[in-house]
Amino acid sequence: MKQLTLTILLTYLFVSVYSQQHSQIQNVENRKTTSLNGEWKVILDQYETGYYNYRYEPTDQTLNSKTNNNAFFNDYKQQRPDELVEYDYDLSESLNVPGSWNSQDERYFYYEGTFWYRKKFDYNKSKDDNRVFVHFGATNYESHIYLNGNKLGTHVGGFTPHNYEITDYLKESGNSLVVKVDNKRKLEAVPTVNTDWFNYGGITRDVTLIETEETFIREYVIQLEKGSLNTVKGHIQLDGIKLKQSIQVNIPELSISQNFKTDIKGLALVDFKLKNAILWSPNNPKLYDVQIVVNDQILKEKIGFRSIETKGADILLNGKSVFLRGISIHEENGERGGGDRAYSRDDAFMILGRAKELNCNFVRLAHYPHNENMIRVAEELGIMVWEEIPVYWTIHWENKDTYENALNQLTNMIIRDRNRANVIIWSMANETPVSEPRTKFLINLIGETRRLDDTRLISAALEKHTISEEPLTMVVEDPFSENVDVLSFNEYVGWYDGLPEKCDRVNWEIKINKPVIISEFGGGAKFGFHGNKNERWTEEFQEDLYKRSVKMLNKIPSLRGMTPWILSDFRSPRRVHPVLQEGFNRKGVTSEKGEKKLAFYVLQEFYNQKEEEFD
Ligand code: GCB
Repeated sequence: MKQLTLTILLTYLFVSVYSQQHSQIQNVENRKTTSLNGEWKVILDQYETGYYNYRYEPTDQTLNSKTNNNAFFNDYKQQRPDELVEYDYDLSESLNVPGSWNSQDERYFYYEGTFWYRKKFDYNKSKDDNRVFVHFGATNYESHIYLNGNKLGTHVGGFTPHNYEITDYLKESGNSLVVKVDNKRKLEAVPTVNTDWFNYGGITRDVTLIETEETFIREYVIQLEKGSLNTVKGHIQLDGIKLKQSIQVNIPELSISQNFKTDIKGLALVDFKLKNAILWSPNNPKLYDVQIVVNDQILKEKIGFRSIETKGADILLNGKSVFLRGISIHEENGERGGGDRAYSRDDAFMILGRAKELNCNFVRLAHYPHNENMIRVAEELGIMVWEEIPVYWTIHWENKDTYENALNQLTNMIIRDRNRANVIIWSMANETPVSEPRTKFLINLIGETRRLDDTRLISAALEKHTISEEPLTMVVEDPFSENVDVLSFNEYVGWYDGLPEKCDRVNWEIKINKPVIISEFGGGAKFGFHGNKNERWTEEFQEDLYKRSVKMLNKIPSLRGMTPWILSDFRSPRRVHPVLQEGFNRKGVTSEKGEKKLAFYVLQEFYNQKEEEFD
């Protein structure tokens, strides 16, 4: 009996401690929300004293977790003079959210570890039986979330949204939301310890309270069916207790009003035809106001309709062959004082504005899911998007947790963005070493991707190989090529592989009948450093490399796009040269502040030509 009680108790504890995050709520910006951005109190906790006791047991999993005044998630305030409490949020310093700690204080620039964040807030629901959720755009990397001492859940991954229901724990005043964020790099994580970007830690995207009715629309897909220019197919998912309901989808501008019924699980399949709709394209990024109505709730959304397919070597947008005039981008905005992760609509306009100036119609958002504003602003501006997850270089292909982690990030990215017309490619990985376990890992990810979204194209940034020196012949030798819709690969001929003149001698042998995108090429230059084109790091060297690269790549008959590396210089701890790099990867065609290097104009001119050829 005692044994049984203990088992029940432990099960209860396990469930309550690990109560996981709530299924993702889509379209946050069009809901009833309250922002929790702004100043948060923080405590730097290098030894994780606020989480582990001296036996190194996580204090949120011990029996006295709620009464343990030294567990930082309890946000306890010393009440009697003789009490021993070794932390105090109120007396601690503040950091701005969203924002990394690294960029806000020089003392934290290189810090990788745990910070505790605490936000106090009051909240009055507009209706008693409404529900409230807290939503994080992203927190890097592992986060534990608590409200008023109650554990809401944990989240792993630095670039995907996570949300938790707080209805039962919420008070009208004096709520304490505590987040433990730890950005220590780990071998088995996704990404692993080894990358070429800065490991910004903290609450790097918006924090938002979402208030919903008891039963509400959590998530939906309203997009053109694969291969069709007028049939909309998708689903709508309700969340709550009254799951069987009537739902309406209205698109007033197209005089569409369609009724659907959800099943006992709250799921309705959506299927209707558009008449005379203007399809979304870079030249006319038309978005329709769509309303999804359940009872008297109206959820608004702007949706574009377009089709994306491949046929032989062509990429067909709305049935017409396109050339993807792209550029790779990291989620960093150095133009906004000091430089930090980009997160806002303003950041997105600044970054994507530069891509527009290059005459881009496409961006590769490397190497992880960027914030939602980037995707939405790109959609408004008529820029197609390649999204990817940080399955980067050499991760642990045979580790089940690593796979689950990658899959979780992929799933969250797809659910968040699968109504965006401009997202045309899901990328599974970047420069991963060919091996059986790796290929199996990626093939499994593809299966899940198609299950979640069978309308978009799938790719991965692969690598090239030299098979003969005389004549110089390069190929992509990777069994995974069979599984992708678009063959993409990175090549650094003229930078990591010989000097720019080498570009003139390369023969590409690409036998597979699929569109080719060059997902990366380029080389470094320090803005303002001028000299001979044979001198590395000068703008002239980079300019020459770009001239030869585009000439070389243009000889590939199936070339249908490119995303050179990269729009702007970005921070990377790998890049330590004290004069030329100063902690930045210098392969940008603009500096981190957006100043244009000579190569910018080479690419711009090439894209102007391509636009004439294809449009
Ligand atoms: C690559 C990686 C990218 C690096 C780049 C470089 O192939 O995909 O993340 O930053 O090369 O600059 O070396």
